[in-house]
Parts: sequence; C-alpha cells; structure tokens
Amino acid sequence: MLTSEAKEAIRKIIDTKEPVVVISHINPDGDAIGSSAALAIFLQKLNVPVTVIIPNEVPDFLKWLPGYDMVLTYRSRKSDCRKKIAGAGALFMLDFNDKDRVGDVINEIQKSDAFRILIDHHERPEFEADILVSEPWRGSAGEMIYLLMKDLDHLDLMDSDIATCLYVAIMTDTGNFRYGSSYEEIFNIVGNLVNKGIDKDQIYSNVYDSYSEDRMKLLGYCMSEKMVVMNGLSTAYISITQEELDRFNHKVGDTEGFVNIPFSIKGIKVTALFIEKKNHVKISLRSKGSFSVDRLASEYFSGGGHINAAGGESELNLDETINKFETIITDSRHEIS
Ligand SMILES: [Mn+2]
Repeated sequence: MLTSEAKEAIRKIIDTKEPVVVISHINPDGDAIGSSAALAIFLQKLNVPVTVIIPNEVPDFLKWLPGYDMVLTYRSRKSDCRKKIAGAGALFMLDFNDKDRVGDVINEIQKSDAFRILIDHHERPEFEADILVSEPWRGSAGEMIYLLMKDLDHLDLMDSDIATCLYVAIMTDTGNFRYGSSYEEIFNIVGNLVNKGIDKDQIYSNVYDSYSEDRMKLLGYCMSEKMVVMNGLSTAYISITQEELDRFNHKVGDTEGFVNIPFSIKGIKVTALFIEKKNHVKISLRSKGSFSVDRLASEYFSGGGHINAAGGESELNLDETINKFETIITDSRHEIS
C-alpha cells in the first residue's frame, strides 16, 4: 500500500521521535476512532509521543476502545489541542478526504508546518498533504493502518489492543461485513486480527448492543412514523426534525446506522436519512448495487463518499430538501431498478 517514498517518510518520523498528532473527522465513527487509536498505540510502542485529536464528541459506544485515553476532543479542549498541533513534527490524518470534515481543527492544521500524511479510503481526496495514501476501494481506514504496519515490517507489534481497534474500524465501516468487503485480503487481515486473541463477540456487543432506551424509542418512532417508501422506485427515506430529536433526548451518534435499516424491506435499493440542523439539512445516503449515491451526493447535495455510502447537506429546508430528493430519485428510476 505504501510507496517507498511514503515508507521512508514514516520511518523518518518514527526515528526522530518528534511528537505526532493523529487527526480524524467530525462526528467520529468506529473507523475514525478505531484507526486513529490503533495508529496511536502502534506509534506509542515505538516510543513516539502521540496524541489523537477529534473535532467533536466521541459517542459512548466507542469510549471503551484501547487507546481512547490518548484522544482529545477539540471542542472541549481547544487550547490543549492547539498546543499539541503546534508542537507536532507530523500530522497523520485518517479517514477523511476534505478539510470540511475536520471542523475548526482545520485552522490549527493550517497554522502548523508539520509534515502531513493523509491516509484515506474516500473518493477524490482534496486535502493538501505531503504524503497522500488514497485507496478508495478499501472498506475502511482501519484496514489501511494494518497495511501500514505491514509495509513498515512491524506486524510484530500487533497486539490484542491494536487488533481490537482495527477490528472495530473494519467491522463498523463494512456494516459488519455487509458491504465494502468483498475481497479476500480483508478476510486475511481480519483472520490475523482474530489470531491476536481479540474477543470478536464482545466487541460486537460493545459496539452494537449499546442503545439507550431513548435511542431505541427514537428508532421505533422513525420506522413507524417517519419512514416513507417510494413505491415502484425501490427507495425508502426517513426524515427527522430537530423538535423530534429533542423529544427523544437525542445524543451524538443516536441516529447512526438508522439509514441502513430500510434495506431490510424486500426490494429496497436506495435509502436516505434527512436530519434537520440549525441552518441546513444533513443527508446520509446508501445504495445496494450499481446505483452511485456518491454521484448523487456530489452532484446535488455538496457531498460525496463511496458508491454505496455517501453523505451531503442541503441549504433548503427539510420539506424542500425531501422534494428535491424525490424528484432526483424519480428522474433516476431507470438507473435504480
Ligand atoms: Mn472510514
């Protein structure tokens, strides 16, 4: 995965032992935290001083991960984060392709003259970096951290803590191996992680059996009251207003994964989740098969991602955004079926 130039650059960072900051994206998911914590533990084992910086709050279902003690949240620890980035010799940026994905942390990154390495699996990376490792066909950034260790001849440092972080990253970003994982290499990697003595079933339970009562009731409400199935168009979507989120005492991460649930309906190939925010609507899009929600998101909703999983946003209000989406889906009906 790493070019010889990239290997040399990373080896140099490790040899100089200058402080490293690992940065991942806003609204962190299992891949953001799992890949970052894994890289941080790996660097720590090589005696490199390392900190992980995440733009905003980490959801509770990821706080048990090994390496979480190295994570600082920018929103609540601004001055500490600023100092860490200013004092870093290198910045590793994981699991994002655009400066918009790191919120206000971008200001600190732009002030820093540290060496920048971007490791990512989203389409069309547009972030300025000294080393860009972009492999959009891979299911997760976590998988890329495994390959980084392998390419640096350091799989000897793989232990159950790193393996647990990487397993969380791969498991969550592939929807528990439902998508983005139809190739042998990923299962060889996972096989090697399982060999390190991770508790695969406990990991699953820590991540997925973690709903609060409010979250479960919000899910039930969304499915029974807020889901719209577009008959004949193989599409289903859910929309949620801010008032509804408040009613269910919404916390960060509560709507994570809701967008995938309508796929359980026979014949559904495209799903969407619209969440009303203060000045915009946040949109998550998923598809099965060849219909590209990456293209839909980038063409119409100033976003992007992968062919079967993408996100975007809309400056229109919630109803207007939904109308726009319905029109696009109706116009795309030949591509979907
Ligand atoms: Mn990812």
